[in-house]
Amino acid sequence: MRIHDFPFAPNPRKLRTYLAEKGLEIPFVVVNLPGGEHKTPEFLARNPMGNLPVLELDDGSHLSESLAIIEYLEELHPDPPMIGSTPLERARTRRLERLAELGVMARAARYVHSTKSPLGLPPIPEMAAAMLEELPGVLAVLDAEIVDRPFVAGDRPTIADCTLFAAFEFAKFAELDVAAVGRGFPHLRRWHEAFGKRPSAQLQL
Ligand SMILES: N[C@@H](CCC(=O)N[C@@H](CS)C(=O)NCC(=O)O)C(=O)O
Repeated sequence: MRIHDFPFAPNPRKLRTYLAEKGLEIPFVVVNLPGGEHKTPEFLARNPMGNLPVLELDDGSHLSESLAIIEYLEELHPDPPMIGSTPLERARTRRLERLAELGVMARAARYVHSTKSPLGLPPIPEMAAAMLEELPGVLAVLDAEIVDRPFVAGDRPTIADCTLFAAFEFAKFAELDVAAVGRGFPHLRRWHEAFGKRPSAQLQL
């Protein structure tokens, strides 16, 4: 197996954080995202969506979509459990991961790309303003839920931490401190600072 990615992009970062928390070592092939390598015919043959990350399997086939890759690896390597140990725990973790991706990462990424896009996309001030308007709603929900938790879903790291951490880190490309959006979110700040000290949070290049 190997993983095609670009380590600074949020979905690849989510997967890298997951692998480090699991203690799984899979080699990386860095794709030049700013240089457009993900849109070449060679890369599109691996993933017709032209995005990262992509898991290349030993039989030469490919699997895209970061969450599908994580779920596949989680089934191959159930310990330590990063989604949960019971049906309800897994459902609760997946709910939080969805809030982190669809609620936070998608908006933070749109904010970055409409202000200081690392891919050179043109600024869209109205989009950036709309994202700043929308972010506090979901951040308030997450902030209230993690009030007495060390990790997003409870006492141990899960895929929800990996996604939320990747979102917070990507936002920094546009100098956006996600925990400081709107009125600010102290529990998310405490979580982000603590998670950022974990070995899995250090980007290995
Ligand atoms: N839903 C996909 C999103 C993948 C995605 O959009 N990846 C970004 C990097 S974070 C990318 O490759 N963007 C380049 C593009 O779409 O042109 C996933 O979770 O893997």
